[in-house]
Amino acid sequence: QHNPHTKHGRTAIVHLFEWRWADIAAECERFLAPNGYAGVQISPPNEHITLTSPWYPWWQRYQPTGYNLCSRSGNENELRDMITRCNNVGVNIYVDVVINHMCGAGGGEGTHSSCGGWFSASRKDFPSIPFTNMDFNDHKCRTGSGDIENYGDANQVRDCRLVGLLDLALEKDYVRGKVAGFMNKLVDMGVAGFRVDACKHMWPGDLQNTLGRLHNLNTKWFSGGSRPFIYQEVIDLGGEPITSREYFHLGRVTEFKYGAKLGTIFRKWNGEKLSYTKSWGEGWGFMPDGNALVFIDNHDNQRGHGAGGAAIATFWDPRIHKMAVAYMLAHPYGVARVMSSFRWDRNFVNGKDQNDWIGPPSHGNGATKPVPINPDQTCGDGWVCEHRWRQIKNMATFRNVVNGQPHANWWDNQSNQVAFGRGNRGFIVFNNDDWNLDVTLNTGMPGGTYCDVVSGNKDGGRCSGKQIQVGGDGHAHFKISNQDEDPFVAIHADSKL
Ligand code: AAO
Repeated sequence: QHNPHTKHGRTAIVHLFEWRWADIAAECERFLAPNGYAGVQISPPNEHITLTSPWYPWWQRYQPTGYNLCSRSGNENELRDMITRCNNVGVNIYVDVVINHMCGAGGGEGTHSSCGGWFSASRKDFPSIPFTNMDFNDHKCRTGSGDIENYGDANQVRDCRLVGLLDLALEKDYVRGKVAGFMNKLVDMGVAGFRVDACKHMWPGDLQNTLGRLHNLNTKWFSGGSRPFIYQEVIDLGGEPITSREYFHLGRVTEFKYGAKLGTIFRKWNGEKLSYTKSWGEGWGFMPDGNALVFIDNHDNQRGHGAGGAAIATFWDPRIHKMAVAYMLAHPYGVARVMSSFRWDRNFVNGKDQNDWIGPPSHGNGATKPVPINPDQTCGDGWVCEHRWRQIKNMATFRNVVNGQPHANWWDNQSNQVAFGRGNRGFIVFNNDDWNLDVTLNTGMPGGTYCDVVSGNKDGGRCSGKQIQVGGDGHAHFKISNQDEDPFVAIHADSKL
């Protein structure tokens, strides 16, 4: 189902990667609702393996050991409280669900799991669900190692183990029932939908059957008959037999080309220019608008996992990151997701980060730290909180204000200076060239004085940043130095004085 069921004209989703449920609940109330964020993607809430070599890596949460709802982010009561409080302020919760597999085949045996439940990876025994060795695909897999060895062979991509993870037999009625039961518990608690992990590795028919068993959304917060929003993680950069298209009828699909291309463009690599984005979206060979879930970076490719490589624009390159996220939020294509990260000590050896495994800020015992809010509204203790950065937060508002308006009034200098509007509700100008921008453009907006929401805010009756004068004919003069901290300017209907 393709509709995110967002409320109050809100549009953007934020991935609060590895946040604790208690912190997400507070963030919904104190920040996300007041600033117009539509929803949160949460980390997997179910029981997962805990590992000490390496030390509590973030990716342990992609190794389920059961469907009880206690994880590194908190227990079931905390989860329920968070879902309730976020829903009560109109912020939707989308759950990252890992249903393709359980933990790694080498995950051992014991109670090293987030709820303390016993499991055995070697015997494929997960008694809390229960799944036993009959519920896995190994007999179907034809590779020597039992792992996926060649992405050119669709059968092994779906029937063998993704990086050694025990591959569930989602063709079995029993397994489908257990997975749907887990997801339905979350639906009944009030979540609005799911980010479904590793969909490339599941047969679309198996997914269709499983998703078809989901309940309608909880009518305490959603209108009767609402189906859960589904967005499927499929990495399709071309060149493999499995394509995003096979999943379109089930829900939206992650468009990985979006961030890979936009990162390349803002970095000006491979001769790319911002002016080439006049036809951004389907015109670039991306999937149909109504199917796309878009993002600049995600929790994998910001640290070299997944796909997209070094072009991906992350918080480590804040100037480029802010421009790329702003471009995404200003542009009408797709449902947009903003990444909210934690910092870690990167250590590149021969181009690979040796510390790509490091988990969220934590106490020595692997317990995740709370997110403290500094007096200036930024986050402390290693939480980056990109979604709170003024430029990004204000562009999330911009997206809401221009929602439903067409892409309009394009201008470019045939290089890296471009501008476009959204009907008569908003206008944005970028200067990613190595020289100044100084130009008069048709904004399509009603005359008046507008605050630039990139360099500042509209504070009461004045602008804390730049001020833009739009004439009665809709024209305005823009000057953007290539030395500016943020070389772009954005105005919208609600930033008018
Ligand atoms: C960990 C350890 C492993 C160990 C395993 C089991 O790191 O060494 O074997 O435990 O004990 C995350 C981490 C994994 C971690 C796992 C479980 O990233 O490192 O393994 O948790 O703890 C593929 C999948 C895609 C997946 C992605 C990472 O298709 O679904 O790999 N993403 C999701 C999650 C992710 C999570 C999992 C799935 C598992 O977002 O966080 O893993 O739950 C090609 C293919 C892609 C493929 C990539 C990477 O991409 O097309 O489908 O993604 O390779 O293998 C160019 C190409 C592009 C290509 C790319 C990379 O860009 O154009 O197509 O190069 O080669």
